[in-house]
Amino acid sequence: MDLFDNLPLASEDLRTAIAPGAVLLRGLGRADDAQMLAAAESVIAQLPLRHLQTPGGHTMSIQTTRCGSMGWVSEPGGYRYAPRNPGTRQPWPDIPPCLHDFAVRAAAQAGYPDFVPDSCLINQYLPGNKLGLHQDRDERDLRAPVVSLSLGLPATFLFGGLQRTGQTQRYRLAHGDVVVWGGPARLAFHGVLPVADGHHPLVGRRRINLTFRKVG
Ligand code: MD6
Ligand code: FE
Repeated sequence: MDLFDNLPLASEDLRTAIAPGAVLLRGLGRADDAQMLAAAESVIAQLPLRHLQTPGGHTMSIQTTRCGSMGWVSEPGGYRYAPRNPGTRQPWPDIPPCLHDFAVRAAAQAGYPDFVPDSCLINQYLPGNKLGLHQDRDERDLRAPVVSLSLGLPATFLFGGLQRTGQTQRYRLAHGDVVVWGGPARLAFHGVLPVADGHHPLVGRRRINLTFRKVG
């Protein structure tokens, strides 16, 4: 089935298939950018951004927080999702309604009409910060897509295949751009090149990426 079947025509010009199952929705998040940034800041105020340690003992350059009924945790034993913050034993902050609704809407526009996120990872990139090639494979239900919203400074997104060593394509993700990623692309390797210095009028000298998932 063509992913674009049965979808409204209105935003078709903004929709780019980057691989089977993966869709770039350019600028979809711009209309509500200030409200969504404020919502992300409200989560950060409840649970501050931190540099996570990888299971291998490295410190990630990006800073992370999370919200939703399940939160992504990195521990010496590996990565997992947990219903509580292991540091505080508290539940994670709620996903702000405007962010939740946006993720549902973006997924539907990309051909995933049943997506309901229960987890949101918020990453902040300062100039020079990057994210190495990885797969998102810690979610129990890999049939659900991941919805990614980028705000602030632009970044180069690397998108490869199912093997780490394969060729990668490059996409520029700018303020308000959304990637929805599922189906045969769900386990594709991907990463982010070091973010170039700059200043965004709303977000400042940083990039914020939010990824919404259905963990299970
Ligand atoms: C980022 N994004 O754009 C990092 N993962 O900063 C991701 O790692 C990602 O954008 C899965 C699906 C979409 C993504
Ligand atoms: Fe990822």
